[in-house]
Amino acid sequence: MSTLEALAERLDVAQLSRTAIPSLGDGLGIGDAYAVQSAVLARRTARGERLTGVKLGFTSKAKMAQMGVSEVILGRLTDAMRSDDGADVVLSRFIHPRIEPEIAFRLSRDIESDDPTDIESCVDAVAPALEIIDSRYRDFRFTHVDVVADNTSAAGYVIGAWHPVQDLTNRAVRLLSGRTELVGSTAAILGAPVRALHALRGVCRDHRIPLRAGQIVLAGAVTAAVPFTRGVTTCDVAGLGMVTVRGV
Ligand code: OOG
Ligand code: MG
Repeated sequence: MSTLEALAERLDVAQLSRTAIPSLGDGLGIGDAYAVQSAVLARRTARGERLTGVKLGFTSKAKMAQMGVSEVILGRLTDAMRSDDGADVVLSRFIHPRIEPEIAFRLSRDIESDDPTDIESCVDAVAPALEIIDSRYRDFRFTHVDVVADNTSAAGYVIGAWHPVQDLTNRAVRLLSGRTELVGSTAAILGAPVRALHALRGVCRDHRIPLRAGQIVLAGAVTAAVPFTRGVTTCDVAGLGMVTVRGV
């Protein structure tokens, strides 16, 4: 087993056993980190999971400040991470889950990593979304390279009703979770969520990641993440409506 595969196994076992691990440490480059991420996903797809999309991280200042990482990162989503709008999600699946408000885009066609087509023309719907993140590292403490290897803390997601493509540049976003309420604007996402799509193309090109028709793209959280605990959490995006999930 190569070193990168051994690191992927460590992260995969951490997730399966709900046991946090220490940072992977120095010596790993960003290309290696994406290779570890791919190896983690290969283990998951070998167990029958199917890729359903990608997610971006650290596209907002709120998230960069919360986690101390300031470069846009990409992770992969699978069907095992998806829950229906309004569904119960069992908290014991996770190590120390957090939840955050997101915007989702849906892709209308395949985009190879070197495809020159404007990605904006490949989106056929938008929706409000919630992302559940669950770092496999102790105390959510990681470097840029660590978090990429760990599939950018991806653990769950919920998509609300799909809407026709529209300008989402400056929409109010509200995250309600128990007594916590966080308010933000979609402008927090690189100035406008559509810029997240362009950032995505850059990462896909650099790391040769193809996108497929029907896959979704999470643009990155608008506000900081909050602990995902028992009870209902709602994300409300002006003009797109609400999406909810219940921790049980
Ligand atoms: C990494 C994931 C970041 C986002 O929306 O910015 C992310 C983390 O915060 O653990 O999903
Ligand atoms: Mg996120």
